[in-house]
Order: sequence, then C-alpha cells, then structure tokens
Amino acid sequence: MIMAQSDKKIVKIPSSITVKKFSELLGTPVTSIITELLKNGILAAINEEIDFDTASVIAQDLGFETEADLEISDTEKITVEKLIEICKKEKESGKNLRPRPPVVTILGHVDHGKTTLLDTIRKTSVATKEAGGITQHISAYQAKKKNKLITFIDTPGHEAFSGMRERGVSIADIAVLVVAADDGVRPQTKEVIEYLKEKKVPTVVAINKIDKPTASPQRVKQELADNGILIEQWGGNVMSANISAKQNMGIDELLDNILLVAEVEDFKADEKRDGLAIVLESNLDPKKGPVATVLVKTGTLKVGQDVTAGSTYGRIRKIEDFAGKSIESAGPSMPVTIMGLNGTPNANDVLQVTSGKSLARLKSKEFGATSAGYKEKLSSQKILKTIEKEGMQKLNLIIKADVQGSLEAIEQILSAIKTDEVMINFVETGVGNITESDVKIAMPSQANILGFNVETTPVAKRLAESNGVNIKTFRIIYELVEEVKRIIIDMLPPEIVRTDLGTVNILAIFRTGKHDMIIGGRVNDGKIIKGAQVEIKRAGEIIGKGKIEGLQQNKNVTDEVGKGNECGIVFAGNVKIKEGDILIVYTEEEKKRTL
Ligand SMILES: Nc1nc2c(ncn2[C@@H]2O[C@H](COP(=O)(O)OP(=O)(O)OP(=O)(O)O)[C@@H](O)[C@H]2O)c(=O)[nH]1
Ligand SMILES: [Mg+2]
Repeated sequence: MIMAQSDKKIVKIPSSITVKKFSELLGTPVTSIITELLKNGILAAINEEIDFDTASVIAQDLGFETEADLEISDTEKITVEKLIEICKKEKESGKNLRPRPPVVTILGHVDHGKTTLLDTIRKTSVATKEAGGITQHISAYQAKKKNKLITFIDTPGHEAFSGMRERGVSIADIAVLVVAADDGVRPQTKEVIEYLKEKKVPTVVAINKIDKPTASPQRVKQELADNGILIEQWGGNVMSANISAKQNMGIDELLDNILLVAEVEDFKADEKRDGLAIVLESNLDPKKGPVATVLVKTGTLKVGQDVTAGSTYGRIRKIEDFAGKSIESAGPSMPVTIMGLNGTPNANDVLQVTSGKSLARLKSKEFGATSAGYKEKLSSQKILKTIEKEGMQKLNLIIKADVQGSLEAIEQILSAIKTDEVMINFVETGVGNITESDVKIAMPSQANILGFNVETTPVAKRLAESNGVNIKTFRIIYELVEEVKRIIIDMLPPEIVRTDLGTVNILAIFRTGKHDMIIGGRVNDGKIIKGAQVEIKRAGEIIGKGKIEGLQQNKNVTDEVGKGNECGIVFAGNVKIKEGDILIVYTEEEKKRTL
C-alpha cells in the first residue's frame, strides 16, 4: 500500500538554533519544547543552542516534518565543520543534485611513493623535480580515468606536515593509503590511520613498490590488521591493490577500487547554488598578488563574484584550473586558484560568496584599520617579549614562506624546540618574498630572517648587508630547522667536560719562581700529561689551582708520566706548593651543546 502524502507542516531547521528561536519557528511554547527535550534526556535552557539533529527529532515528535535549512545569511562566516555539514544535508535534501567527481586524497609515510603514484596516474613527473625528493605542499589535480573525472590531492609524508595530512583527510571523499611493501606500516602510516578512523573516510589501500626484491605485501597486510585496517582478503571490508607506482603495475586495479567506492558512495552536489570552497593553500605572487588554492565543495564559483575567506575578501578577478588555464567558473570538487582577494587566507578557511553590500561594509571597516591592525600586532609582540623567563636568551626570528601551509608547519616544528636557556621569538611571520620592510623590522631586534621557498629582493639584500642582518633561504624544510638549531647551539654556553687523569704526591720543591715552580713527585695512580689542569690538595682540602707546563722523567723531557714513576713538574699557578701536597690532575674540554 502506498502511504498517503502527509499534510504535516514542513519546517526548515538550520544547523543550530537556540531553544527560544526554535519555539518561535515552530509556533510552540518554549515550555513545551523544553519538556519535549527533557523527554529525550536533554536539559537545555531557553537561550541554549541545540543542533540540527536534536531539533529535528523534537520537531518530528511535535508533529512537524523537517528539512535542513541550507540558506546562509549574508553575514554568517562558515567554518569547515559547518561546510561539511551543509554538504551532508544538501545530499540528503536531494535538490538540484548532480553527480560530482570524488575527491581522492593520497596519504602515507614519507617516501612510500605517493607522488610517484600520482605521476603514473597523470603521466607527469612531479616527484623527480621536488626539492630534497620530498613533498612539502598539499597539491591538487584532476584526471580522467576510465571516463570518470577524479580529483586527486597529494599530501606530504614527512612528519613535519601533520597539519597538511589532517587537512587532506578532512576534505577527502576517499583516501588512498599508500604503504611501501619493503618498509611496512611506519609512524606516519599510523598517524594517517588515526585521522581516517576519526573522520570515517572510506579508504582504499595501495601496497606499493612490489617490484622491489625485499617487498613483502603479506607483512604489510598483517601490520595493517594490527593497526585496525582489515583488508578484504583478511575478512575485512577495505579493498587493497598491490602496485608498483614506478613500473606502472596494478594501477588499473587500484583505480577500479577507487571508482567502485565512488560508485557506492554516489557523490553529489548542488552546482546551482553559490560556491563554497575550502582553502588548501595561499601565497603571495609578486605578479598576481594574493593567490588562494581552493577546493570547491559545493555550488559554483564565478569570476566577478564578491567573496570572503577567513579575514580576507575581494572580488574574484580570475580563476585558474589546476593546470593554470583561465576559466570562468568552477563547480563542485574542482581544485582551482582564485585571484582577487586582498590578502592570503589561511588554510582551512572557507571561501564563500557574499553580497556586494557586505563586501563594501567590510572594506569600509578595514579602511584605516589595516595600519591600526599592524600597530596592534607589533604591540602584542612587545607583550610577548615581557613574559619571557628571567635569564633566558632570546632568538629573534622572522620567517617568510611561499605558502601559509609551510609557514604553519615551520612555526609548529620550531615551537617544539625546547631549551631552558634560549627561547624563540617570532618577530614576524608571513607569506611572500623577503623585502625591505622585513629587513627594517629585523633591524631593531637583530632578528634572523629565514625564508622558505622565497626569494630576497635585491634592495632587501643590500639593506641587510649594510646593517648586519642575517638572511638565509631554504628549499627543504628540515634544513631550515637545522639552521635554527645550529644558531641556538651557538648561543648556548659550551658544556665543560672534566676527565680526571691521576694524582701526584709531592716529594720535593726544587725551585720557586715568580709565576712558576719546579717540583718533584711520584705519580700515585693514573697518569699525568703536559698541559693538564691541576688542583692542589693539602690536609684534605683543595687550596688552589694550576697547570702542568712541563714534565721530566729520568732527566728527559716528556709529555706523559705513568703510575708509580717519579718525575719533575714545571707548575704554573697561584699557590705555593709544599712537600706532602697532593696534585689532582685532570683535563677540561669544551663541548658544543646538543639539543
Ligand atoms: N622501486 C620502486 N620505487 C618507487 C616506487 N614508487 C616510488 N618509488 C621511489 O620512492 C622514492 C619516493 O617516492 P615519492 O613518490 O617521492 O614518495 P612520496 O610518498 O611522495 O614522498 P613524500 O611526499 O616526501 O612523503 C622515489 O625515489 C621513487 O622513485 C615503486 O613502485 N617502486
Ligand atoms: Mg610526495
């Protein structure tokens, strides 16, 4: 029997709403709502927010039909969490839905072959051109495989980039977990598995490098099982493929697996609505100005639209696809670069369309505020400086990087360097080339300027040279980190390591000069050497210090005298030695500190 269409009233419920607003929305007294909530075990006050799911249950209990309210008010700033929820609800509500390409993120431990895999899939050669042979950016591409368009996200495997990996997981529809068959499950494999479990991302395993003689796919499967990833042959539900990214083996099977998951999940979005995108990276291009790399989650972004992203805003001047081709609009799952923003947004900011009116409002607010904001920033740094620990040295740094993501990774790793004697103070961090203004900021605090994947303008170079400001640039992130460690070590006082050599009983005083003495004695234990340090012990107490300037044994000059032997010693020091004193002989060595 077909159920009759209900005549219940439909209410549109936003992702969260206060109890009071909710009661107004339903036209039901607040007390009834609170009672209904209590029946469901939720104690909420009149001004408290309840989420969509809760509100939905209550509304249905009260006889309403519910629908997600996907409208975004003009002033509302959307977070990534909200965006993901909007996309989820949108799919449930079923309006204007069109299939969209799956977003497939490639993840795994460093050097396990993620970039090579994407190169093989895309018939490119990115991996061989990377500085230091490691990926240091998140990057996005599209490729048509088996007549289906797929969006691929490459992530770095080096431990420094956990933020980028986490972001890669949070935007993924499907994850490809790459594990090298000759290396197995390693720390970043485990880290990624944790993210995947937490975000519940459908995962396909690629066991790579099976061309290697030491490859053991069986061992990899065992180790994956030990970490909670049960592949199909092991009774689980995770598909896996044995591949060689380098020799193009098994790639077809892997793609089949990816497309199968995509088919089951049936990814859709409403491309008619205003575009909503997640910022993956941003950088300051000397020619193009601020450039944001974004992934469109739903809707369509168009040239000429007014947009905001985090604290930045502007009118979209230009959109380029992942290959750098200029396009007029970008729909769901497309990775694109956006030009026209007034600054570089942060990774994970949501780029959203806004009305010209509120953009104008933002602009007028910002006018005059930018210079004030800059001053505010400087003064907050002063406050930071005052809370440093007493007696601590300070290493002032200015960090400039090509993109926000690298900057974030660098700050994160550097902040983890801990010593009790030196603290790192970030005088300034930013995206873009090292310019005159950076050098000017560095001058008063003698800050070191360190650049990552950026250039130094000639003017900045000259100004730095004439003012003794140190500028260094790097292409590999851990070389920058090593440089900072080296600077810190140089600031630390060296460690003095004392090695006790032996003792001498003084038997005779031969000559007493103004600054030195010649004395005779017998080496009691150990040995003594020319140049060693000496402590003089008399009646059980140390009474002074000195140095062995020369040694004689059997009337011959020597450098070393061993246990049981008598010798003559040229002694230099501030004490007059007497018969019966004991010399404690030792060496001291200055050792560079380590971190
Ligand atoms: N023998 C063999 N070598 C491979 C294979 N796949 C990748 N490699 C090599 O492994 C090294 C690392 O490859 P990448 O693709 O840069 O690894 P990655 O996972 O992208 O590394 P990160 O991005 O730094 O984490 C390179 O020297 C590749 O040539 C493979 O299937 N077989
Ligand atoms: Mg890589």
